[in-house]
Amino acid sequence: MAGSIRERLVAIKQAWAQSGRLLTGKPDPGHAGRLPPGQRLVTNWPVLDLGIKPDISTAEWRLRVDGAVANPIQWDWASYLAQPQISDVSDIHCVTQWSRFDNRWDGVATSHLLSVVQPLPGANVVVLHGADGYTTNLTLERFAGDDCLIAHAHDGLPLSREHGGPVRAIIPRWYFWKSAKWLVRIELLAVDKPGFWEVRGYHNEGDPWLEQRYS
Ligand SMILES: Nc1nc2c(c(=O)[nH]1)N[C@H]1C(S)=C(S)[C@@H](COP(=O)(O)O)O[C@H]1N2
Ligand SMILES: [Mo]
Repeated sequence: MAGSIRERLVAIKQAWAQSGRLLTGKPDPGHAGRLPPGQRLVTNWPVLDLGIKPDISTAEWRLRVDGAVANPIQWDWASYLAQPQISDVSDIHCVTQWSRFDNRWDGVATSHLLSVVQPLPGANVVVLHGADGYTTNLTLERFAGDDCLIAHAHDGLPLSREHGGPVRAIIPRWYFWKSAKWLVRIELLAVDKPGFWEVRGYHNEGDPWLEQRYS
């Protein structure tokens, strides 16, 4: 059942990539507007996943950070919460067209996490892994952005299961598919490794202002 829903959903989104759906041909690199080209504002918060919503308690949740790092770590809930916490407000832009303004996220800054694990000199790619088997790749430079975090709360409330709780990544400057939900592993690499949507026609980067929807 979950399998067939997933296949249908994946086939639809792959077809969008092939047909270049939603491309306006009018990039807005200077951010003249607040809404990137081809996007439409919503005030609700849609849920997107692959038909699976892992149910992970904070007691069983672990975050592993490994690969091209000097100091691989595994945080449990208590060690994650013991890290310095930050708060950041940002806009969400999903490649399926919706944008949601002013989301407040609480959690651990990716820059802090990187200072703990210490990337090796050759590391330049990060792969985020969700407990549902989802992956997405981005450059270490983008991941290290001062607006990026490993979040456990949204608008002051614990992140719900459907939105990726207990913990998800938040990468505000890319389309939202780069913000992996149910985050359980962060892998640093020297050589790029395209993720779930990136191997299915979606852009390797994903700047909404440049309409980097598809590859
Ligand atoms: N683990 C995991 N993370 C994921 C996804 C997913 O299917 N699995 N979908 C991505 C996509 S395509 C989007 S648009 C956002 C949706 O997040 P939301 O459901 O909180 O709106 O999560 C992203 N992160
Ligand atoms: Mo998405």
